[in-house]
Amino acid sequence: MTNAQLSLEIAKRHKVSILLSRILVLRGVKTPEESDIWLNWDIPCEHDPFLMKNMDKAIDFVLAARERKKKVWIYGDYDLDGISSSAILAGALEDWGLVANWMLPNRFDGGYGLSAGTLQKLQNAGAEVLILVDTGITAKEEIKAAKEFGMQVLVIDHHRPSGEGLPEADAILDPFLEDCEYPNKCLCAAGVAYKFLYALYQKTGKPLSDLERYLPLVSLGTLADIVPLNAENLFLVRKGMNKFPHSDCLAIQILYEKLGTTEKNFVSSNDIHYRMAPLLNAPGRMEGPDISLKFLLCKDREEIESLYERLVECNTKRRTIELDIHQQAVKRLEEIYGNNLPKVLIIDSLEWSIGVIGIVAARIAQEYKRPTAIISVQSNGIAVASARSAGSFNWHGALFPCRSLFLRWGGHIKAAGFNIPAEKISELRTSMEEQANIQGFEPVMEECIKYDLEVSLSEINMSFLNELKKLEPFGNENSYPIFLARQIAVRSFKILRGGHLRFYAVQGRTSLSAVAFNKPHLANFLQKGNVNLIFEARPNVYQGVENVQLIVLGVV
Ligand SMILES: [Mn+2]
Repeated sequence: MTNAQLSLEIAKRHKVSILLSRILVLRGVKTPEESDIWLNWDIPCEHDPFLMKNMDKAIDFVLAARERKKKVWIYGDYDLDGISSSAILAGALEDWGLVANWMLPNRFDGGYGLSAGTLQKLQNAGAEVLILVDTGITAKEEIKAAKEFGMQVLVIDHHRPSGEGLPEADAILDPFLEDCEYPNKCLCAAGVAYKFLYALYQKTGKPLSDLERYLPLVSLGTLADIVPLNAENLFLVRKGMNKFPHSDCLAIQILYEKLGTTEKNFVSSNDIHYRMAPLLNAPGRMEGPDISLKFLLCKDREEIESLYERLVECNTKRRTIELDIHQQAVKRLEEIYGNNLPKVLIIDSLEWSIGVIGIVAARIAQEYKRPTAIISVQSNGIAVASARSAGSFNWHGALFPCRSLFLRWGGHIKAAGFNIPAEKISELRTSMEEQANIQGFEPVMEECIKYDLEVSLSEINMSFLNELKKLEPFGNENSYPIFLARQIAVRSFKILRGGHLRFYAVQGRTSLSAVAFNKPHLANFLQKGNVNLIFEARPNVYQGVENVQLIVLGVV
């Protein structure tokens, strides 16, 4: 079957437009049947949780804790996956009859993971049983210390083991364990916690429907952690998205009421990515993540309203500080490098808020098309850095050969974090430039924008945008489609404040409203008319009417 025939078959099978079925073929659908799991959200796609190594052991662990009435503490992480997974565990274990306390790490006090100070706090609080979630798989020393304090430890994690031996916990659940047969290696921590509770409920005869109220939290963790949206992750996120409009969890009700924007009875991945996740991550960036977890677990209407207000305050503050540090960083960049930008930007200053340096690094990396590290030098002379990549640059690969420079470090290809003595920053600049050369990295200012499909504007209408929702959630490995349309006439062209451009894109008898955010350099091309546009199509509500709006990404 050719791709054209396949698209036609899929379109007929599901009564959708050819454009939608062409997108599915691009997503790797090979037969008409394979399109079913994309378009029919009810087809179950869940693996047996007992395929996960140590599942029975983990269940016995909490059964024993419940029976012996142990003092149980859940310890998570300060990002949304760490917070959501803690909330799912605390909530669903309590429903099951095991009341657990919780504690989260704080960026401003010890940072990621289980520090000696935290362990002491847990010991003082009388913790006998520790459930580590979204952390723990590499915490060999810390878990050894916890065991020496007489605590029992369960690890529920989704990160890769270090390769230098596992911690001596009583049980470890992690899809990346050697000989773990669980097929989905891309679960986030909230996903692993959910699978664990599913197995626990199943084995102890508690109705699985009782777990459904926690599914929206799985959606939050999965989308916020940007794990690949494979079949099971799609299925879990979709179940969670469907639950938002009628959840009996107070926090989810409030998130839905206040932030489920686009329309009734539907929460989009955009709502989660751009509204809910930043709000719930804000306290962790400003003071500490506890408010967010309290909010997610709160059962009191009055109290939750005030917790929500605090989330909003933190988020407003976060936005202001982020803008401010961004401006300062751009100025500092000019101070350090003048007009002669290196391949890797290392921008340091005294005491920038470490909660937002990661977001600022991401913005500058994108604006300057260069890998960027934003460094905040603390009063004790230790510099805390957050780094984001651009193009092909590999941060993990660049930091590893220089690891003797760092007090602690960790990261992936696209993002990394490290602590370094302030006096080593200039040495770091030289080393990173060397690493960029070794990697053969060159900044490309005019990146060519990749598009998925060439379309004619007449195919882009509200009925297509409604169909497109069937491919939700969009995210890692299921990106929102980008289109190319050729020979577009430009009408009613306007330059708005802030360098945004607005016009009507006209092709034949179709005319669609279009906007280019922050792209003043496109004004010349657009004013000439007859352009080839690369764009996303999004629904836009204006004066109560929903219409298509093209978000212009480039002109070719
Ligand atoms: Mn995580």
